[in-house]
Order: sequence, then structure tokens, then C-alpha cells
Amino acid sequence: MADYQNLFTQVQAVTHPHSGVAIDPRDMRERTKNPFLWHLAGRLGNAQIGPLYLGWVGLASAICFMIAFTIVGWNMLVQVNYDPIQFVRQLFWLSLDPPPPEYGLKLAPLKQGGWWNIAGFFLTVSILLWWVRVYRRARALNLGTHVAWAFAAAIWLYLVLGFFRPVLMGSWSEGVPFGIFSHLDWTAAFSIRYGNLFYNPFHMLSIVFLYGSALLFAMHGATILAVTRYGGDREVEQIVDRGSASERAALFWRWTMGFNATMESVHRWAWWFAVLCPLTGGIGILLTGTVVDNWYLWGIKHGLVPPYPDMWGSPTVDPSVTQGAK
Ligand code: 07D
Ligand code: 07D
Repeated sequence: MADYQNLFTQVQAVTHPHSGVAIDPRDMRERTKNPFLWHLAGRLGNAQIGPLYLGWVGLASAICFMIAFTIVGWNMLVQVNYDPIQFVRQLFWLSLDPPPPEYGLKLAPLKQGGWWNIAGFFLTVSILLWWVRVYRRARALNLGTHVAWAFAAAIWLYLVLGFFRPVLMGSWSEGVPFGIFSHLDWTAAFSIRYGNLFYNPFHMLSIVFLYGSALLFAMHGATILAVTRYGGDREVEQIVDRGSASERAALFWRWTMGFNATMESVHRWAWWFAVLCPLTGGIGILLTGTVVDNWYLWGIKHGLVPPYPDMWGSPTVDPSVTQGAK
């Protein structure tokens, strides 16, 4: 018999769909009826679809998201003269931009960025309400609120990018446009405008935690898959009752690196790495333009920028502080 391998093969438990644990009667009422099994979903995760918890907060969040999404979409549609074919063809290049700098923090006319404010308002309300939903559903199930606080870290970066920093800079024009490629252009332009974000130490930290998250995720996912044949997928039980799976996994890492995480600590590591990515990133963005105007010059001042050899008799200057080829 072939060994049980679960990278490409998987186990799909087929049973009667269930509504989940009973809590208070109102919580039961808010759940959609008749959960069902879907084989394809089971290939990715759990085969059971539903019950979905509705409730006013979730509903309000969804409505606000739809309003924001429609405002962005409609503004894009106007840009292609309501032509559906061009809309699809040019979708990635279309954009709803923030108002120009002369409006400062005032509300600009709708066509000159006012719509950007309104869409941003509804998107923000939607995201904050979704946070409330995540928090409250966790409490209702008597869980910890770890997911909500991790989500809050992402919301922090989002608010810095589109709200806190524009307010500190005194202009909505500092905000990020709504568009696929336009937000990439904004990101690149932001880096150049402030003298190369690579020299921002908080951008460096954010990258450490981004790459670190991917590495930890790979190590953890791989380790658990490797020891499921010994019951390692029952990770949580093995926190307090280490079995053969835990012992082998731990010994594997001690063999290869001399040190190992535990069934519990690896999750704390993962949580902190993920959370610190947008947390440190948000600090870096908030400092940019408010406290530090040019990270390259800041880097020279603090001995961070490598001193390039003076090869052609002229010192290296930051391109963004010269006139350039206009
Ligand atoms: C896989 C979870 C699912 C989420 C998905 C994203 C929308 C937008 C909007 C049609 C990992 C859903 C997307 C709802 C639809 C319209 C108008 C999460 C997963 C699938 N970015 N960014 C993307 C957002 C910023 C940057 C992709 C959002 C900053 C770079 C997607 C925000 C900066 C690259 C997207 C945001 C920045 C991207 C894939 C908010 C600096 C890419 C995202 C609210 C952080 C990549 C074409 C993904 C790409 C990409 C969404 C903010 C930089 C459209 C919602 C301003 C360099 N970003 N982004 O998979 O392919 O995330 O771009 O802050 O290369 Mg971005
Ligand atoms: C965007 C948090 C908000 C998202 C929320 C989700 C919805 C979707 C979906 C219904 C991602 C809301 C969701 C609305 C609903 C459905 C389906 C998190 C977000 C709340 N950089 N860079 C980072 C690298 C350069 C620049 C972080 C690498 C250049 C700017 C990250 C490189 C220039 C900013 C990172 C590189 C530049 C960043 C983002 C390499 C461009 C930021 C972390 C190898 C030329 C952001 C401090 C994150 C930041 C950021 C990585 C290069 C610009 C670590 C690897 C030099 C302007 N960069 N970058 O979690 O925090 O984002 O910077 O070159 O603002 Mg960078």
C-alpha cells in the first residue's frame, strides 16, 4: 500500500451538514438555514458551505462595501463612456483618483476627487464594521480575539495610507487612488518622491516580517503535513500532550537547526510576524513626509547609505533632489 502522503491527496470527511454549536437563540436565528456539502470546496478546505451568520453589523458592512465598490466602478465606467467592452479591456488602467492638492482637506467637487472621498468613507466604514463583526463573532463563540487584533494591524496600515497621513499632511491628495495599476504607480511615485523608501528603516522591518511570515508559514505548513501520519494535525492537543508527531517534528528541527519551536510557540511567532508587517509598515509611512522628507538624505546623515567611491570627480547625488531631465 502506498504511504499516506497529503500534499496532493487529501481526506474529505462526508457527514451530515451541521449548524454549529448552539449559543443564544438570537445567534441561531441569524444563521442561514440548510448548510450543504460541496465536493469542490472540500478539495480546498472544508466541504461544508454555511451556515453564514448574517446580523446587522455584517449586513451594514456589506452594504457600505457595495456602495464604495459601485462608486469606484461607476467612475471607471464613465471614463470609458459606459462602453462595457472597453471597461473590461481597460479595467486595470482605470482609476478613481483623490482630489488635487489645492483642495487640501476640504471636500472637492465630485468630479475632481469628491467621489474619491465618498468611496473612501464607505470603504472605511465597511472595513471597520467588518472588524466589529469579526470581534463579536469570536466573542459569541467564546474564542480569543486574536483574529480581530491581527486584522486591526492591517487596518492600521490602511488608515495610515488613506486617512492619518493625508490628514497630517493637510491634503487628501496624499491618499492612494482606487485602481489596480494606479495604486502601483502611487506606490512607486511615493518612494521616489521621498528619496527611496528602501532607506526607511520601517520599510526594512516590514519586509523582514513579510518575508519572515512566508518562511514561517512554509516551515510550519510543511512540518505539520510531514507529521500528520503520526497525528500531528491534532496540533492543539499536542501542545499539552506531546505525542510521537510533536517529538519527531521537534527533533527534525533540532537535527537540522539545533533549535525548535513548540506546537504552541510556532503560532505565536506566526501571529507576531504577520501583525508586525503592517504595524511597522504603517509607522514608516506615517513618518514619511511628516518627519522625514527624504530617506536617502536621511540615510546619508545617519551613515546608512553606503559611501560610493568618488569615481568621476563628482559626488553621488540623489536623483530626486536634482532638476533631472525635464
Ligand atoms: C491574497 C487575500 C485576498 C485579497 C485580494 C485583493 C480588491 C481590489 C478593486 C477592482 C494579498 C482584493 C482586491 C478588493 C478591487 C478594484 C478597483 C491578499 C490576499 C485578492 N492593495 N499592491 C495588489 C489592495 C496597497 C501593491 C493586488 C488593497 C498600498 C503592490 C490587489 C489595498 C501599497 C502590488 C491589491 C492595497 C500596495 C499590489 C493583490 C488597501 C503598499 C502588487 C493583493 C485597501 C502596501 C499586487 C496589480 C493581494 C498586484 C497588488 C489590493 C494597498 C502595493 C488588487 C485592497 C497602497 C506593489 N493590491 N497596495 O493578493 O498584482 O494581497 O497589483 O489598502 O504587485 Mg495593493
Ligand atoms: C495594504 C493593509 C491594508 C489592507 C486591508 C485590507 C479589502 C478587500 C476583499 C471583498 C499589505 C482591506 C481589504 C478592501 C476586500 C474582497 C474580496 C497590507 C495592506 C485593511 N517593497 N512599499 C511595503 C517590499 C519598494 C512602498 C510593505 C519589497 C520600492 C510603499 C512591504 C520590495 C517602492 C509602501 C513591502 C519593496 C516601495 C510599501 C507592505 C522589494 C516602490 C507602503 C506590507 C523587494 C518602487 C507599504 C512601509 C503589507 C509599507 C510597503 C515590501 C520595494 C514603495 C513589506 C519586498 C522601493 C509606498 N513594501 N516598495 O502588509 O508599509 O501590505 O511601507 O523591492 O505603504 Mg515596498
